[in-house]
Amino acid sequence: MSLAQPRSVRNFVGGAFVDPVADEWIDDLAPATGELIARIPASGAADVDAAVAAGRAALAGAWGRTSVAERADRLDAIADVLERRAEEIVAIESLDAGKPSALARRLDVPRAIANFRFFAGAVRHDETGFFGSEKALNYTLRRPLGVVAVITPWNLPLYLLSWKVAPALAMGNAVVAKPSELTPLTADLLAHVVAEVGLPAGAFNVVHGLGPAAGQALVEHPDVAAVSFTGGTATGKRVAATAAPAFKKLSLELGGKNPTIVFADADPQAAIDGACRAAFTNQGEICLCGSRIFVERSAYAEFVDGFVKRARALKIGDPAAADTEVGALISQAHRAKVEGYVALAKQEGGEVVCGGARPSLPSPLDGGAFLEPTVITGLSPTCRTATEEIFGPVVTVHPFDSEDEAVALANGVRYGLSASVWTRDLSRGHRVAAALDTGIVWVNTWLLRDLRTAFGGTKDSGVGREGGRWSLDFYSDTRNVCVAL
Ligand code: TXE
Repeated sequence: MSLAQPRSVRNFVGGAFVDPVADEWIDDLAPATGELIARIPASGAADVDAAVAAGRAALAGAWGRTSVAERADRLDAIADVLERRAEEIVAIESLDAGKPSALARRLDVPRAIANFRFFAGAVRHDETGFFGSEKALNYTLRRPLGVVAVITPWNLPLYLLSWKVAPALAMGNAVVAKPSELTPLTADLLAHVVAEVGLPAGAFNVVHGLGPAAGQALVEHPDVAAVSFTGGTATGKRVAATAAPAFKKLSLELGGKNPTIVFADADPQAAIDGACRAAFTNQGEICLCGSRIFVERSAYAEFVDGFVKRARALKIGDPAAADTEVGALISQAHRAKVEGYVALAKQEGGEVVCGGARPSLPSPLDGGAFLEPTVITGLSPTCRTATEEIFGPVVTVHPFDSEDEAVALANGVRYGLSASVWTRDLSRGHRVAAALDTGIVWVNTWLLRDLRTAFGGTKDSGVGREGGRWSLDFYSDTRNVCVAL
């Protein structure tokens, strides 16, 4: 799993791979071993300036003159190369993020390819409005916004980057991407792919570096017209505070503390399997993970028993191994934060019925940030452990007595991203879905995504929606043209 030689990653600005102006660098470590795998630029305002200028030049030049059909073809060409290099991307993403390679193969990489293909199709088939009357014809033009900043986290690196880059390019913007400093490798690979397919120089740029330096400079830049950010809620607040006074268009996809609600009439095995997937996929490091499980009291004991058995059976270890189901957390620092919540849960009166410890793994995995899937019961649903985002393989399970109580518990947090509801009573499924204060509700499933649908959260989980036509709307300005008859 180790690379003989750490890679040297450079910024991608104006179609060229360049060193950071200040010649400062950051180490990129493999979460599963702690080994150095790359050295990446610690970029600053000067690098961001150059990338934004390259974006503006692209818009004034060849990229600004491309047709919708040409842009869609370029997105398809990017998807073709990603598809050809899929296995290489699986290995890089798994190495850089510590995630099971089986998951990267099943989820991250197919989805990154699909994002480019989907938005190629979406922009080809896009229809804008038309309002006719006896006096005038009104029609809608979509215009690119200009240079768009795309700031992405470490949990689904290429999946989330491509989710933003594909529609931004489809609508004719220039992009400056600032990937997470913890997982820079697939953003670098995407830069190489973009160079290979011959996208006009400056249409897509990558500036690596730390959030408070490179990220902040990008959000502040006066020539950046819009910011699409996915990350933590505290960071999102800072991004909003910087971007809003400059009237930049803003899309924020932030944290979650998502409920999984299991009614007694649910198919017991399907609910256990679904709740387990929602809890522990990607080590619980997905904003959509179901980290608070509410179970109707008459089914509670049987559910906890089955759920714990299922969690104990998950195979934890080498992310590169084909049968690994739980890999490493993103970093030692993040594991310490997650472990802090396990300690807090005990102080709050919880019982750790499964996991909570570091697994013992052979060298070099003993240097990795692993933590066993952890199930905690006996906590008040309003305590800190049960209401704050942990973003790791830790879930709390709570009984409830009525549908109203389940909805109130589910809605009783600052977050409102997603929920999953398990019941055989479809009327109840619809009713609860309507009552939940979240942007996304799954009934009898979890993370079943259709890229045409709206994605995003309410409350502290963010502002705005992306996906399908919502992405086309976000990454463009709407102009109404009125022609008198
Ligand atoms: O993310 P950050 P962190 C949650 C999760 C996690 C917490 C913090 O609970 O424990 O957030 O994670 C860039 N201006 N999620 O600190 O800082 C940063 O470089 C502009 C949920 O790792 O939000 C990175 O590229 N950019 C989440 C990106 O923001 C800034 C996924 C996200 O990093 C910046 C990840 C600044 N001032 C963590 N500061 C989800 N919603 O899926 C940082 N960045």
